Amino acid sequence: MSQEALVVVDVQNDFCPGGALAVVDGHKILPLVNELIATFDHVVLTQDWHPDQHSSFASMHPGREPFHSVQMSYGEQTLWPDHCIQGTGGAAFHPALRWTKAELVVRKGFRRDIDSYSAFFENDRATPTGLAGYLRERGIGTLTLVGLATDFCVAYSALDAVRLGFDVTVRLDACRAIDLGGSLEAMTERMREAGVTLA
Ligand code: VGL
Ligand code: ZN
Repeated sequence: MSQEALVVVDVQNDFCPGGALAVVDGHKILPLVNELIATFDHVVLTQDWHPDQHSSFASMHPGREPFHSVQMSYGEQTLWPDHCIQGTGGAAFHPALRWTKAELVVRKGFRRDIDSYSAFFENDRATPTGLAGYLRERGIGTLTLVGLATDFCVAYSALDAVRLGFDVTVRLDACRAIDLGGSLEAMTERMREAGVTLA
């Protein structure tokens, strides 16, 4: 039987209340996330990690507002407030996150010209982060995903993981959503259709 890992997505200050791209009640997942970390043999964290002037920041697109979309070379991209800038407090893990047990931290979104919601591929859906190879090489085939935000980084990671052949569960009770224009319902449905177990 393949080994299991918990993937904790983007539990960072900027995605929690008071942060630059705060997810409503984002911090409320922490007790459950910490409990899950304690019970899993293997834990991987992701960290949204943008250089300043990242192309996903609305501030880089004069006249455009955060939460609107633009067309990039790789397709449609939602614009965000400046967030999770490398080395800042906003990019740090939430202080209540018990992250010390994590065996790997995957940083993503570090190329200025391309965003990366998924832990597996950047938003061109083609440039790999290396996480799939890491997991396979270690015999890990079963993943449980938790974190922020349900309808962006968690959902894109889950969809890529099933596409890559992993067995994937998303613990919705340990996630919170941004929910832009019905994105939570749309992405939940896409995950269900793709074969992600929603728990
Ligand atoms: C995320 C928007 C921009 C996420 C990251 O973690 O869901 N969302 N960057
Ligand atoms: Zn980001």
